[in-house]
Amino acid sequence: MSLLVLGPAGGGKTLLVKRLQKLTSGETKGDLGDPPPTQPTVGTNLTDLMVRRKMVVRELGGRMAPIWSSYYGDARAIMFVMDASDPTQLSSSCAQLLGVLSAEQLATVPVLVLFNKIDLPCYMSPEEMKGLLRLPDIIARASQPIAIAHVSARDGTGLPQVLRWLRDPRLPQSHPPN
Ligand SMILES: Nc1nc2c(ncn2[C@@H]2O[C@H](COP(=O)(O)OP(=O)(O)OP(=O)(O)O)[C@@H](O)[C@H]2O)c(=O)[nH]1
Ligand SMILES: [Mg+2]
Repeated sequence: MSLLVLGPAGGGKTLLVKRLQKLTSGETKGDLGDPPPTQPTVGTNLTDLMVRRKMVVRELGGRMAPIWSSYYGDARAIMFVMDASDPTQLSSSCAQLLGVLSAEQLATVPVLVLFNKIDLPCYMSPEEMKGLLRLPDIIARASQPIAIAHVSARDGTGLPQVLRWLRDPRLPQSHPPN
Protein backbone atom coordinates (compact mmCIF):
# COMPACT_ATOMS: atom_id res chain seq x y z
CA MET A 1 0.00 0.00 0.00
CA SER A 2 1.24 3.44 -0.74
CA LEU A 3 0.27 6.44 1.30
CA LEU A 4 0.59 9.94 -0.13
CA VAL A 5 1.30 12.81 2.25
CA LEU A 6 0.27 16.16 0.81
CA GLY A 7 -0.24 19.69 2.07
CA PRO A 8 1.25 23.18 1.98
CA ALA A 9 4.96 23.84 2.48
CA GLY A 10 5.89 24.02 6.14
CA GLY A 11 2.71 22.29 7.35
CA GLY A 12 4.76 19.61 9.06
CA LYS A 13 4.59 16.60 6.71
CA THR A 14 8.22 15.57 7.05
CA LEU A 15 8.22 15.85 10.84
CA LEU A 16 4.93 13.94 11.04
CA VAL A 17 6.28 11.04 8.97
CA LYS A 18 9.47 10.93 11.06
CA ARG A 19 7.41 10.82 14.25
CA LEU A 20 5.14 8.06 12.91
CA GLN A 21 8.19 6.08 11.88
CA LYS A 22 9.68 6.43 15.34
CA LEU A 23 6.40 5.49 17.04
CA THR A 24 6.04 2.34 14.94
CA SER A 25 9.68 1.32 15.24
CA GLY A 26 9.08 0.23 18.84
CA GLU A 27 12.12 2.14 20.10
CA THR A 28 10.30 5.02 21.82
CA LYS A 29 8.79 3.38 24.92
CA GLY A 30 6.25 6.18 24.94
CA ASP A 31 8.81 8.99 24.78
CA LEU A 32 9.24 10.63 21.38
CA GLY A 33 12.13 12.83 22.48
CA ASP A 34 13.03 16.16 20.90
CA PRO A 35 11.75 16.74 17.36
CA PRO A 36 14.47 16.10 14.76
CA PRO A 37 15.31 18.95 12.37
CA THR A 38 13.67 18.93 8.93
CA GLN A 39 14.50 20.56 5.63
CA PRO A 40 11.89 21.69 3.10
CA THR A 41 11.23 18.67 0.90
CA VAL A 42 12.59 19.10 -2.59
CA GLY A 43 10.68 16.69 -4.79
CA THR A 44 9.49 13.69 -2.81
CA ASN A 45 10.54 11.73 0.30
CA LEU A 46 10.00 7.97 0.50
CA THR A 47 9.74 6.25 3.89
CA ASP A 48 8.74 2.72 4.87
CA LEU A 49 6.28 2.48 7.73
CA MET A 50 5.27 -0.73 9.49
CA VAL A 51 1.60 -0.50 10.41
CA ARG A 52 0.18 -4.03 10.26
CA ARG A 53 2.19 -4.46 7.09
CA LYS A 54 4.85 -2.47 5.36
CA MET A 55 3.52 0.61 3.66
CA VAL A 56 5.42 3.00 1.49
CA VAL A 57 4.87 6.60 2.48
CA ARG A 58 5.49 9.22 -0.16
CA GLU A 59 5.64 12.81 0.99
CA LEU A 60 5.33 15.37 -1.78
CA GLY A 61 6.81 18.75 -0.91
CA GLY A 62 4.35 21.63 -0.70
CA ARG A 63 6.24 23.42 -3.44
CA MET A 64 5.53 20.44 -5.72
CA ALA A 65 1.79 21.09 -5.65
CA PRO A 66 1.58 21.73 -9.41
CA ILE A 67 2.68 18.15 -10.08
CA TRP A 68 1.10 16.32 -7.09
CA SER A 69 -1.46 14.85 -9.44
CA SER A 70 1.14 12.82 -11.33
CA TYR A 71 1.39 10.63 -8.19
CA TYR A 72 -2.34 10.13 -7.62
CA GLY A 73 -2.50 6.89 -9.62
CA ASP A 74 -0.36 5.14 -7.02
CA ALA A 75 -2.23 6.28 -3.89
CA ARG A 76 -4.16 3.89 -1.65
CA ALA A 77 -4.68 6.49 1.09
CA ILE A 78 -3.93 10.18 1.55
CA MET A 79 -2.93 12.30 4.51
CA PHE A 80 -3.42 16.02 3.95
CA VAL A 81 -1.47 18.07 6.52
CA MET A 82 -2.15 21.72 7.28
CA ASP A 83 -0.77 24.17 9.81
CA ALA A 84 -3.59 24.95 12.24
CA SER A 85 -1.60 27.79 13.81
CA ASP A 86 -1.36 29.79 10.59
CA PRO A 87 -4.67 31.49 9.78
CA THR A 88 -3.31 33.14 6.64
CA GLN A 89 -2.50 29.77 5.12
CA LEU A 90 -5.65 27.89 6.06
CA SER A 91 -8.00 29.05 3.34
CA SER A 92 -5.50 28.43 0.53
CA SER A 93 -4.77 25.02 2.05
CA CYS A 94 -8.46 24.29 2.04
CA ALA A 95 -8.67 25.19 -1.66
CA GLN A 96 -5.80 22.78 -2.27
CA LEU A 97 -7.64 20.11 -0.30
CA LEU A 98 -10.72 20.61 -2.47
CA GLY A 99 -8.56 20.06 -5.54
CA VAL A 100 -7.33 16.77 -4.10
CA LEU A 101 -10.84 15.61 -3.19
CA SER A 102 -12.19 16.38 -6.64
CA ALA A 103 -9.45 14.50 -8.52
CA GLU A 104 -11.06 11.67 -10.46
CA GLN A 105 -8.25 9.22 -9.67
CA LEU A 106 -8.80 9.77 -5.94
CA ALA A 107 -12.58 9.40 -5.98
CA THR A 108 -12.54 6.35 -3.67
CA VAL A 109 -9.24 6.88 -1.86
CA PRO A 110 -9.66 7.50 1.89
CA VAL A 111 -8.34 10.86 3.12
CA LEU A 112 -7.19 11.92 6.58
CA VAL A 113 -7.18 15.71 7.04
CA LEU A 114 -4.66 16.70 9.71
CA PHE A 115 -4.69 19.99 11.56
CA ASN A 116 -1.11 20.02 12.77
CA LYS A 117 0.83 22.21 15.25
CA ILE A 118 -1.91 22.32 17.86
CA ASP A 119 0.85 22.79 20.46
CA LEU A 120 1.13 26.40 19.19
CA PRO A 121 -1.35 29.07 20.15
CA CYS A 122 -4.21 28.91 17.65
CA TYR A 123 -6.55 31.78 17.03
CA MET A 124 -9.55 29.50 16.64
CA SER A 125 -10.83 26.37 18.29
CA PRO A 126 -10.88 23.22 16.14
CA GLU A 127 -14.68 23.50 15.92
CA GLU A 128 -14.51 27.13 14.74
CA MET A 129 -11.90 26.17 12.20
CA LYS A 130 -14.01 23.34 10.85
CA GLY A 131 -16.92 25.74 10.47
CA LEU A 132 -14.89 28.44 8.76
CA LEU A 133 -13.49 25.99 6.25
CA ARG A 134 -16.97 24.46 5.79
CA LEU A 135 -15.46 21.06 6.40
CA PRO A 136 -18.77 19.39 7.29
CA ASP A 137 -20.13 20.46 3.86
CA ILE A 138 -16.97 19.34 2.12
CA ILE A 139 -17.11 15.95 3.82
CA ALA A 140 -20.79 15.50 3.03
CA ARG A 141 -20.18 16.18 -0.67
CA ALA A 142 -16.94 14.28 -1.13
CA SER A 143 -17.03 10.87 -2.75
CA GLN A 144 -14.25 9.44 -0.60
CA PRO A 145 -14.24 8.55 3.13
CA ILE A 146 -12.74 11.49 5.06
CA ALA A 147 -11.51 11.63 8.64
CA ILE A 148 -10.11 14.59 10.58
CA ALA A 149 -7.46 14.66 13.28
CA HIS A 150 -5.94 17.46 15.36
CA VAL A 151 -2.31 16.67 16.05
CA SER A 152 1.08 17.93 17.03
CA ALA A 153 3.96 16.29 15.23
CA ARG A 154 6.15 18.17 17.69
CA ASP A 155 4.87 16.74 20.95
CA GLY A 156 3.02 13.69 19.61
CA THR A 157 -0.55 14.70 20.51
CA GLY A 158 -3.09 12.85 18.36
CA LEU A 159 -0.56 10.54 16.68
CA PRO A 160 -2.12 7.34 18.14
CA GLN A 161 -5.32 8.32 16.30
CA VAL A 162 -3.33 8.69 13.08
CA LEU A 163 -1.90 5.19 13.56
CA ARG A 164 -5.39 3.80 14.14
CA TRP A 165 -6.51 5.39 10.88
CA LEU A 166 -3.48 3.95 9.06
CA ARG A 167 -4.44 0.47 10.22
CA ASP A 168 -7.92 0.81 8.73
CA PRO A 169 -8.36 3.97 6.62
CA ARG A 170 -11.75 2.82 5.36
CA LEU A 171 -13.36 2.37 8.77
CA PRO A 172 -15.58 5.21 9.95
CA GLN A 173 -13.57 7.10 12.56
CA SER A 174 -14.99 8.32 15.80
CA HIS A 175 -14.04 11.93 16.44
CA PRO A 176 -13.26 12.47 20.11
CA PRO A 177 -14.66 15.77 21.36
CA ASN A 178 -12.00 18.46 21.29
N1 LIG B 1 5.40 23.79 16.85
C1 LIG B 1 5.31 22.84 15.91
N2 LIG B 1 6.15 22.87 14.85
C2 LIG B 1 6.04 21.90 13.93
C3 LIG B 1 5.07 20.85 14.01
N3 LIG B 1 5.20 20.05 12.94
C4 LIG B 1 6.21 20.57 12.21
N4 LIG B 1 6.71 21.67 12.79
C5 LIG B 1 7.82 22.53 12.30
O1 LIG B 1 7.41 23.14 11.10
C6 LIG B 1 8.52 23.29 10.21
C7 LIG B 1 8.20 22.65 8.87
O2 LIG B 1 8.04 21.25 9.04
P1 LIG B 1 8.24 20.21 7.86
O3 LIG B 1 7.89 18.88 8.41
O4 LIG B 1 9.59 20.36 7.25
O5 LIG B 1 7.12 20.73 6.83
P2 LIG B 1 6.70 20.07 5.43
O6 LIG B 1 5.22 20.05 5.38
O7 LIG B 1 7.40 18.77 5.23
O8 LIG B 1 7.21 21.16 4.37
P3 LIG B 1 7.65 20.94 2.83
O9 LIG B 1 8.52 19.73 2.76
O10 LIG B 1 8.40 22.21 2.46
O11 LIG B 1 6.39 20.81 2.02
C8 LIG B 1 9.70 22.62 10.93
O12 LIG B 1 10.45 23.64 11.58
C9 LIG B 1 9.05 21.71 11.94
O13 LIG B 1 9.86 21.46 13.08
C10 LIG B 1 4.20 20.86 15.17
O14 LIG B 1 3.31 20.01 15.35
N5 LIG B 1 4.36 21.88 16.06
MG1 LIG C 1 8.73 18.09 3.90
